[in-house]
Amino acid sequence: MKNQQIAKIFTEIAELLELKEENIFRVRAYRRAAQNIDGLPRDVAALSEEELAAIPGIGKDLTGKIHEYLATGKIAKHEELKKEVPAGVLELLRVPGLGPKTAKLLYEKKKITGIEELEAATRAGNLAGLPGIQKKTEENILQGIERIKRGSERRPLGRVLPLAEDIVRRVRGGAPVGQIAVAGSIRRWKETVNDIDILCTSRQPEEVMETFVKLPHVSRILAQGPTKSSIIAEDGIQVDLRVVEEDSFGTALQYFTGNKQHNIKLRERAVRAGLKINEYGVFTEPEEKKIGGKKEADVYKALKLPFVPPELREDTGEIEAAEKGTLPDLVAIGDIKGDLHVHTKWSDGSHDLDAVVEAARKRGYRYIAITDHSKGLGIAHGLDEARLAEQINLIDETNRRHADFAILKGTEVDIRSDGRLDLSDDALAALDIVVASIHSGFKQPREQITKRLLSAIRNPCVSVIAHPTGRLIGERDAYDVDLEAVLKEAARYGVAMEINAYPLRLDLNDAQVKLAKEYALSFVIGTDTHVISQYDFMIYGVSVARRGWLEQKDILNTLEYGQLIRRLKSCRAGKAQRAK
Ligand code: DGT
Ligand code: CA
Ligand code: ZN
Repeated sequence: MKNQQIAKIFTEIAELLELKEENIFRVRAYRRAAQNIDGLPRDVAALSEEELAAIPGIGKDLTGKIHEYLATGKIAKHEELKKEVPAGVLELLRVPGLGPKTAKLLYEKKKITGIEELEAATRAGNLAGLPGIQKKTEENILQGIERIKRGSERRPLGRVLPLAEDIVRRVRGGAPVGQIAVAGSIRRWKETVNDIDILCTSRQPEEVMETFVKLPHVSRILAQGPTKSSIIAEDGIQVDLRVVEEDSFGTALQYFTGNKQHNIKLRERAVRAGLKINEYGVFTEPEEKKIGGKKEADVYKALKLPFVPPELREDTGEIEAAEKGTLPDLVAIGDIKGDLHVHTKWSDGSHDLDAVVEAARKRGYRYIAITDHSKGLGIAHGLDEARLAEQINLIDETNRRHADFAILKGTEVDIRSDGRLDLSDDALAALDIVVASIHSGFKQPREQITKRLLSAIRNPCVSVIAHPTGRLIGERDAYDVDLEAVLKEAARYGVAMEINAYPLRLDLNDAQVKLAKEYALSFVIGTDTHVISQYDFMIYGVSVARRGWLEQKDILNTLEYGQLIRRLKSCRAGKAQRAK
């Protein structure tokens, strides 16, 4: 589909004409044409002469240029204009609020041909004295550059997903839409996201576009066309909304969900089967008879493959597994029976025991584990042996009041920087579940960190290693650890690995989970809840598990309470046996 490339060239022609201070009507004509082509629900290459001419803003001249591009892959006018202006000058126009006049001035007077040069010159005060440049202009330029830099950064899914869902809700509420869905990396639950891709169907696409560009989130409209618009939301992230035909919705959703590599492989498979699959539908070749498109499943069905869940579409073996019929039966959020990583006011949580229990019961959970911090974590008000004993009494008492719900007595015991645990083995032995984790010494060398984790795994009472790599997305890298050695030892000792569902942790991550599964060990998904609303994070942990190909049987907190307790006990018994 060449629509996007043609639109991009037309936009650049408009910008170049603007830099040359040519007729403003010509400039506008190219911009309008660009938007309309980009928003076209069909491939321009497939349009008849008449249909082309019917696109708003496309006259004889531009029809000719479209043909020229389709035939040669280039547009001569574009090539000519580019020769007249250095490439970096166009880049300057990406700075919000920086127009062609200023860009031209910066190039002619200061030889600035790029955003980095612009930033350096502005900071050095080199722009002072240029006509029309004031203190405020300089501030705006620096702010704009900052925005561009932020815009090119991938954002944590946990920050973007709520925004995407809110946009969907508001578009649905404000305009007549049929189906609407978020596609792209968000639908695949990738841990970081570049932009938000939304698709919908509607009988009144223009109304949908109007509603979209007027949403309160919008800080800037990049493009508004009849069926596609793009905006920049307040925090700098781009959001694209496309309206597609009802009978192409499924194939469009499949296409825009990606990832690109997965799509390419599927399309190659289609060609071998005498089919063509694109965002408009599934077609037989060479007759071009449409045999699917309404439902996403049409794509996989046409290829005689089972449906591949979006979380697996990364071209990491899912198509091959689908062919062989060995796709995993992925764990689902509904399989989760309880949360095994919960903090209360006893350490650094916000609520007392009754409140966290009540909230868990309301969600339909059958159990939770209370895993407050241990004494070494002074800032977190960690529990020593005496307070832990007190908490155990309170839990026993509370458990007696609940027939249909169980509270596991636990701790998140700190693995000290020398590898010893922060609580005595006797204290740990009184608990149902012992979660061990590292909170200090992140900069230690690989051997030392690995040794700390290995000795925690070998402790007679430890049942889970929490957030095993210590990373915080966008804030702190994982510590240097020999993860394979840790996984191997955990498998040998029956210790589970946590998938920490806290959106900035997601630790283990998807690839590590997939690797860990090969060691045949068990997993726990825990939210690390400190405030009861954070129970909602469970879905992020489940998505990591799914992206790591896990099934229900791989995850301990899908078990019923009785089975779970038996598993935890047998882990300890196994360790005791080994110690003999
Ligand atoms: P992101 O935005 O970097 O977080 O990741 P995605 O996967 O959302 O990527 P994006 O937004 O560039 O594109 C959305 C989907 O559209 C992508 O996953 C697959 C599809 N797509 C985009 N460009 C191409 C392409 O050139 N070829 C094919 N086959 N599919 C593409
Ligand atoms: Ca995307
Ligand atoms: Zn915790």
